[in-house]
Amino acid sequence: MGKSFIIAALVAVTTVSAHGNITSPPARLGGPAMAKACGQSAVSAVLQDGTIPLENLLPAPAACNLFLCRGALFADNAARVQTFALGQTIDFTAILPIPHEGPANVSVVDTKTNQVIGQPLIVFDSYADENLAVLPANNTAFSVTLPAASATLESACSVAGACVLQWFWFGTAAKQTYESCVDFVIGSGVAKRAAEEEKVKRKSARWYGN
Ligand SMILES: [Cu+2]
Repeated sequence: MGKSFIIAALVAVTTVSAHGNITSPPARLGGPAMAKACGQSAVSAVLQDGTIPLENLLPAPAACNLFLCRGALFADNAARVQTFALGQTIDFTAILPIPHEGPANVSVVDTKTNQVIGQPLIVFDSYADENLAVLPANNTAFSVTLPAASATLESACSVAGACVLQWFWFGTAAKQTYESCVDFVIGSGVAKRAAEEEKVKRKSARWYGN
């Protein structure tokens, strides 16, 4: 990682001038792989202001898919992959320096197909309404809970890079689209369930003496 990239990433954290994005869990940032696909100017723009809408990066080269994670790629974010268990509740923090009323949601997205897996985990019919004196607290601090049992998630999201939790927000009047992606794998859920099954087995062995 070059020095200039590190400096640019620090700048992205400290100077936030517009719109909105997810700050926790750690969301995908731009980097060399995105620069290859989307151009260095797009990466410079998102590193300078992590809250800009994808429309600011249009037009994009054919290799650049802004409509998934605003063009940010797993290859630049392998160190940010989270491990979540099925049934886990995940706390999100968003910043909304410039709100724009519109729908928002968080979904598990298959990064190969850019398709949502299952139902959205949270849906806001009206989000970031700039006409409100104060935004509802859950616009910037909310939680989502993964399904307690899902063979689909377990198999689709077992490898880093395959799945993201994508925060999506569209400012209706502003006509601006925002996307932040959290890379994750379904991990400890498998181990946790195996341990629980073992416990149940041991308990029943005590009851039935077998
Ligand atoms: Cu905006």
